Amino acid sequence: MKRTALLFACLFAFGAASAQDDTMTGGMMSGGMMTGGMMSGGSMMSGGASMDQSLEVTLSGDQQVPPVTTEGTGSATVSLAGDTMTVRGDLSGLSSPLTEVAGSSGHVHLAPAGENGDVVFPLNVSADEGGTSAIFSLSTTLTPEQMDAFNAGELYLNFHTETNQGGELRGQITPSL
Ligand SMILES: [Cu+2]
Repeated sequence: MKRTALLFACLFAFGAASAQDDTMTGGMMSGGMMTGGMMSGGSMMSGGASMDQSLEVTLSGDQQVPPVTTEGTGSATVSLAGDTMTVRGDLSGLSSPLTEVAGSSGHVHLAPAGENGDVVFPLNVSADEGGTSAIFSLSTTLTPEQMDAFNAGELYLNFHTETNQGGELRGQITPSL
């Protein structure tokens, strides 16, 4: 009974808040979007050194060094707006579950194609129950050095699995310049 009352109270409070602050809720939502727009707008202005772009990155085992044979596939959209890099993508069909290496099962690494390099950023990886498919994302600011690496095609996405701890899928971020 108490629980029901509490639930009602919550619902009422929620309902009241949304009814009362209808304009505010709307305002907050568009405010959020506007903030995003303003942020990328600001970065675009301050960035200046590089052209904003959006790239499609294909993940595969044969980009690994040495190459990995896997049924796993994936892709990502990598965008650069000013000095803000945004990564969004998915992968599936891994040979074994994703496993965390250095705090995440997926990272942005620094090295040209054909070479292995250090982790630059961990990716936010959300795996399914079996761990063999996932979605991932990242939004981060690049230093001038990292911008240079981006423009030189020396950043790559890498995903680590139990049977391929050194990486099962790799996708070189290659600017179309
Ligand atoms: Cu990694």
